[in-house]
Amino acid sequence: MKNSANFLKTLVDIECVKFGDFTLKSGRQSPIYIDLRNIVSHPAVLTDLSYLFKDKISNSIQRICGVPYAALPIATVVSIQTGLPMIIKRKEVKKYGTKKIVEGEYNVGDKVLLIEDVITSGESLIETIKELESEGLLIEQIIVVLDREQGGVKRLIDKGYQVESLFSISSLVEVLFKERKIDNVIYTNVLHFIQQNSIIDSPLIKPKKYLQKTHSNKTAQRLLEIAHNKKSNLIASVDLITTKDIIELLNKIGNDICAVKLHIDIIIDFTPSFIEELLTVANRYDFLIIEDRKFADIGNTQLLQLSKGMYAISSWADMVTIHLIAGESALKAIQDWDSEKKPALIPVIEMSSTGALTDHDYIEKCKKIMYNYNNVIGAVCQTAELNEGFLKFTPGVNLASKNDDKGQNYNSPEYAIEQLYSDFLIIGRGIYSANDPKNEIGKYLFAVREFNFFGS
Ligand code: 6AU
Repeated sequence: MKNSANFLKTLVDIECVKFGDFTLKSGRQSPIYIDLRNIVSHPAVLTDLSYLFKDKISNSIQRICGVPYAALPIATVVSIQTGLPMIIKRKEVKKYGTKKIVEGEYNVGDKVLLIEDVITSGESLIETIKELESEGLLIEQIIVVLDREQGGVKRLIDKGYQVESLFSISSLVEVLFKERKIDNVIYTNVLHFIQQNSIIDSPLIKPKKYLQKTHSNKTAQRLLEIAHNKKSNLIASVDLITTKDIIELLNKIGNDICAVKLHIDIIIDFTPSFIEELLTVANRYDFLIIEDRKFADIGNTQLLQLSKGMYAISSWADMVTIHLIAGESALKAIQDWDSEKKPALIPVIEMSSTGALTDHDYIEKCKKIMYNYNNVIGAVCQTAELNEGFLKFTPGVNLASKNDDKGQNYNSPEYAIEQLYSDFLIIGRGIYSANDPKNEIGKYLFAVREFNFFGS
């Protein structure tokens, strides 16, 4: 049996996966094209695929069914490989004879493994599921060869089905890149494409607007309240390097933001008196303070970084950003920390930069651990979907630019709200580099208020 990396490399050789410039059905340009139908002409590849399925199939399965037509040959080889009997769901009902929709032998209540080649929105799987269920069959498990990461898997999981995929596009290109089958340019182009398009066609239900969101954490509640009162979900990322410039800017735009985000360690003339000034303006204009420190260490070090040193961050920051690379123990250490003042945590689970390593698996792992902690109020991310109540903070928002020359990628405020369902937009250079930041932030406010986020 070949391993998964060899299998994926073969998919490129037999042109089931192609890289280039393709126009999709939707009219969008894509750097990757996937069509697994060609696999039928390569019996050895089909056999390899059946091995990959074998380990994943749950013991309770009684029947195997492929979504017509592309998954039929796959279901067939899996059936032969496992000895589990197959049934076929017809695409069209026969107009004569038995008029059956499902061919083969089965009993009401049989537990079925449903197989699909590629999942996008999950629409064709849902069609097939409906018909099998109307025959009294139980969809016990769904296994997909390739997840296009456009919301289909999540949609089915939300409906209560057990779904897994052998590969995602991200894992596919990651392997191909590691195996030197594709170069860095193709790799980053595809990752960027997924990041930018992953939910465009997704028929997911929009999460509740944040006005209706509730979170038991007091800082989250306060942030929502300020955003509501000011009719602004804008967070200014004030990445300026002198205290004078920072305070001057905040005096101009303080009324228009619900929070400021700082990188305290880039300030060249920092003294503790700056914190007093900062807290005074924050109080004057009523906004919260996020220190974008992106902690990423073991628990003990993080507690020292949070509370000690010349910045003594925990004494003034309402919220801090944190990477979850060290795992759950780092969150637990902060939760268990016996301190009067503990900033709320915003994990960075998906980054806006080209080639970011925060792939689907990483995001899912982060989500799994962060939901257990009440001091985690949401996450910094782009396309990732968060559980109800968790706040989505999205950087990489700019009205005038699409990217910078250092890997940053931008979306418009409209895109961030309408397509990414962001609750809070983090804007840096779009505001502070403008000739007239007060006038510029007005444009962002106008854009977000168009969505009637804030009620009348
Ligand atoms: O609008 P910009 O590009 O001038 O600034 C964006 C700000 C910067 C980044 O450090 C930060 O947002 N950021 C983050 C955060 C907030 O964690 C994550 C990310 O993926 N991308 C990003 O730009 O201060």
